[in-house]
Amino acid sequence: MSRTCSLLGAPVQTGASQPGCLMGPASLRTAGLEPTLAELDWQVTDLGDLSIPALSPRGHDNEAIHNLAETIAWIEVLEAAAYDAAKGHDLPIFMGGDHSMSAGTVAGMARYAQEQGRPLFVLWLDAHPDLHSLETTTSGNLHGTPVNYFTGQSGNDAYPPLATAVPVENICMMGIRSVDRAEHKLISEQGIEVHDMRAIDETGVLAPLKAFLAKVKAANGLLHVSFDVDFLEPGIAPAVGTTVPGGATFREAHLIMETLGDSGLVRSLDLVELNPFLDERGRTAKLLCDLTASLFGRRVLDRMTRSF
Ligand code: 4U7
Ligand code: MN
Ligand code: MN
Ligand code: MN
Repeated sequence: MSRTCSLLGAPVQTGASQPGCLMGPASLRTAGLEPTLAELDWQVTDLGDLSIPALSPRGHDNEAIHNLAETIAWIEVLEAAAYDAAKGHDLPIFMGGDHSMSAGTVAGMARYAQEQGRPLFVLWLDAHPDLHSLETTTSGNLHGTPVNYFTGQSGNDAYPPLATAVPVENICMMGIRSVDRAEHKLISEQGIEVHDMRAIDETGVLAPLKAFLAKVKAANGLLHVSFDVDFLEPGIAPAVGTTVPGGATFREAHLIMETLGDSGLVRSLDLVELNPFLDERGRTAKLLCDLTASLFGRRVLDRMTRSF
């Protein structure tokens, strides 16, 4: 019997400084995400796009913050939708939308995992650790805050109360190459597992990834993967508002997704920060579809089991 996957669009762009992520789900659909996964023998259900009502502005002591009311509304709607999607499907995909949405998707997945009596683990593929609280963000762009929120740190009182926090020990970050002072402090104080690009240059992606997967497996955990487009080298993935040079290469990214697919441990996936307004002839959207296909089992060849 084929496994089930759902696609859920979250046209969120209020967490980013540049508009355009609103079109992310439409671009992934146009690039053929559904037929790509159906071809790999997954039973795919497109659940459409979520929405929030128009809201009046909400202030905060940190005056840099903008779109707080919208972000709160998206977190609430996504938390519930992610929980439901996990109940109904083997591997839900949350199509963004800027990364503020992961405050909701990860919170919903954490509540689901807890109900199953299993721990949630998060693989964070990003140029940024997104570890700002509502108090420490200086840009006020709330796509820089989801990890701080879903790990249950202090300083997020204006965000919805969190049912289940993800322990920082259950997080692994890869691709990091832009870290603000407050984020740096949190990483060192709490010992968060961060493989920055220098570490990836030194070890490659496979060793740290396999070690993390072994940890997930040993704990009988569920794994959520959050894929920010800016994890990738901007030259191969231009459709993102927050490009940082020196990102993951085409093969590093595919190897991660292939290895994740082989592990069978991935329970949910965010595809975030795609800004189609900045894309070149759909190439970033197509690359995201192909990377997702690698996670869902597309292989060039079967692996040789014999050695010669
Ligand atoms: B993304 C930043 F200052 N840290 O807070 C900030 F560098 O979801 C960037 O990873 C946040 O793209 C990037 O604005 C958020 C900045
Ligand atoms: Mn991010
Ligand atoms: Mn980023
Ligand atoms: Mn970004």
